Amino acid sequence: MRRILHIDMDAFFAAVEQMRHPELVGKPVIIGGAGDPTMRGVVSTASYEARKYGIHSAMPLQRAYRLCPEAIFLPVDYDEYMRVSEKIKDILRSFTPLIENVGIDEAFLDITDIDMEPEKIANKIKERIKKEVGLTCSIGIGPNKLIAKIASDMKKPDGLTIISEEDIKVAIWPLSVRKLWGVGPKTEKRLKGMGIHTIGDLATVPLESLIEEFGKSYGNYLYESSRGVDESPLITYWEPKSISRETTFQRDTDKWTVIAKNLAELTKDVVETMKESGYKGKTVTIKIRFKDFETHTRAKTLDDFSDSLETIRKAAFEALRRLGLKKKVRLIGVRVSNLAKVEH
Ligand code: TTP
Ligand code: MG
Repeated sequence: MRRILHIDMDAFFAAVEQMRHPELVGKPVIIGGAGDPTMRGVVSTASYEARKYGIHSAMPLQRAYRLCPEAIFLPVDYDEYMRVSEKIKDILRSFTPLIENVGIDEAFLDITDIDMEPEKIANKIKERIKKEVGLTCSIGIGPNKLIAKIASDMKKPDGLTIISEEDIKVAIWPLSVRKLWGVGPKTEKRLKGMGIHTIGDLATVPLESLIEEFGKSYGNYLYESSRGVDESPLITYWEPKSISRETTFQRDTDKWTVIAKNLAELTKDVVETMKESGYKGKTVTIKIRFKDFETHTRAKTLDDFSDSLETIRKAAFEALRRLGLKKKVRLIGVRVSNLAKVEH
């Protein structure tokens, strides 16, 4: 039997800010956009103190401000969070190389073959992250990724939840179907329409009915996951399909200088990331969203794989010229895809 551990940092961006500004500890802190709640942008995350006001990720900053005007608003400092994330991943890798990075603050570890009690491994990880990085995390352990991920979410913040094979049903059946990976708001709504609210409700539906309603592969997935069954392996090495950046203007604009300056900056960011992660790319795509949300893309394929700023910027501007700007622009983005690892 496998033993999978899932770790997820608590209020990650906000916790990093509270760590480097200790005067913010215990206060409602909201991270998002440029950190100015009068401007456009959404909440990336909020400290647990701010969550008491109903503030959560993806909420418009202006709404968060109305809910809690005394909160401290800060801009997203992605580079700093990446640095902290790398330190955490280094600690995790010292326990096992069998690790799947899920996001900036999340990972799965296969701890089956580590000769130590799962609870002890989890506590050691927590101790080291607390001591060496200064942050708390929540950990879940189960026989597979599905259960481990559900478990890590059960006692946030600073939680540890272990679900053994025998306890799966008792532990997950009372939960909302939304707790299952891959069940989003749309599926939740459809299930509700069928009278299915909890994972336990879902587990009473015969396989044939699920297949009829949701198709073979998703129907099977729902049937198995409602029983806590998940055979999916850890993906221990991840290749990006593309590297991209985009930005929404504070105000819709048709000023060429503003658009060009932003495109140049975004392209520079993309190329820096490519160089840091050791990739060259062949296809450069730009995306423009006009003020009425009409969205267009144009791609330019290079003759060769490249990580040259000049080449990629030229391609981006050529694509932009071909697209043309007939209305005010709301968002601009650039993506490099068709990536190859640089040989050393
Ligand atoms: P999460 O782990 O979902 O959230 P969290 O760590 O802030 O809080 P929790 O204690 O509930 O785990 O996401 C990790 C980081 O990713 C989060 O700190 C900010 C970022 N993020 C966004 O930028 N936008 C989003 O919509 C979400 C969900 C997260
Ligand atoms: Mg988190």
